[in-house]
Amino acid sequence: MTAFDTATSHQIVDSGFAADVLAGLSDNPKWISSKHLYDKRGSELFDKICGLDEYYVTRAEAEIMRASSAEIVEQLGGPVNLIEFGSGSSMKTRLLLDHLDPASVYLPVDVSREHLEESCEALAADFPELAIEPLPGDFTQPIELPEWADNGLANVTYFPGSTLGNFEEADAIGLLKNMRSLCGDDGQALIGVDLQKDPQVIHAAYNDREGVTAEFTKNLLRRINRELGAEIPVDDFDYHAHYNTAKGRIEAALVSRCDQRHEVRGREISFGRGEPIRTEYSHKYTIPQFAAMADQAGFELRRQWNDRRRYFAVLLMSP
Ligand code: AVJ
Repeated sequence: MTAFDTATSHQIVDSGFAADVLAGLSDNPKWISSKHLYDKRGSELFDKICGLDEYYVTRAEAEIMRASSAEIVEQLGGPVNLIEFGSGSSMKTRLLLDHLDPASVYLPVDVSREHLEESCEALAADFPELAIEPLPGDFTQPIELPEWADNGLANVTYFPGSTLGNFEEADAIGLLKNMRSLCGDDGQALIGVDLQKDPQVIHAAYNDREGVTAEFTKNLLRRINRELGAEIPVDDFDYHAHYNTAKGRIEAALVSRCDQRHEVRGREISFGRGEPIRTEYSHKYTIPQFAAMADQAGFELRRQWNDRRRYFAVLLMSP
């Protein structure tokens, strides 16, 4: 576990993994949602990625949060309901909580009940005054707050880690709309996004020399073998990650090295030589581009904080 990140965990008892894998591998082109990368092993490998020299993303965001948490919290203007999308245990959140008015309520949303409970226990020990109320649920779906959250405090949603970048534009806007509806008219939204920069820097971040990112992605095949009883030879696939400058995104895939066919849950799946399985998009934004998406969700950008190299942005938006 690195000091600055805990992978967003998407493990639940039934995450629809089998159904998603079968549907995605029967589609043309083949694909599997990046949320399935984060089983226990995948989350460990992601933590390892966060410590790699080439992977600037986590360090850039942590630099911003170390330098600016106090100022960010000041903009929230008093106690709030802080609703976090995804993992609730990361260092970035702790930096924010350090400065948050202790009359605030912290509500982390995560699909993994187990992960939520563990992280809330750890946070409760370090922030004894803060009210912590885990909300088990999927943040890609509309979230309903419990009635008691109608406590007179403004709602502030927090979505760190550039996780929004994994979603294609329409879905990303859908997520921003989820944030918008939680905010009400007096709330705000805080989001961490990765910015466009020298393509070589981005390329290197997803093609590390040690091959940790390749292993992280290939773990998806290992997971299919483990959980769905398949016998796909992992070495017969190569990891490819290409930065598409026109679309401003990393496009990651596992590419079959040969013609091969395998049975997955009773269904025969064939792969042609050179055929990809899309595993991940990671969008990099410009501020005007992001502002246009935010606008479609009913948000206006209010403030921006950057690391010294301007690789990353933490943005505060309000209706
Ligand atoms: C967790 C979505 C922010 O897209 O940079 C890192 C995941 N994938 N290396 C990213 C990831 C390959 C990461 N996010």
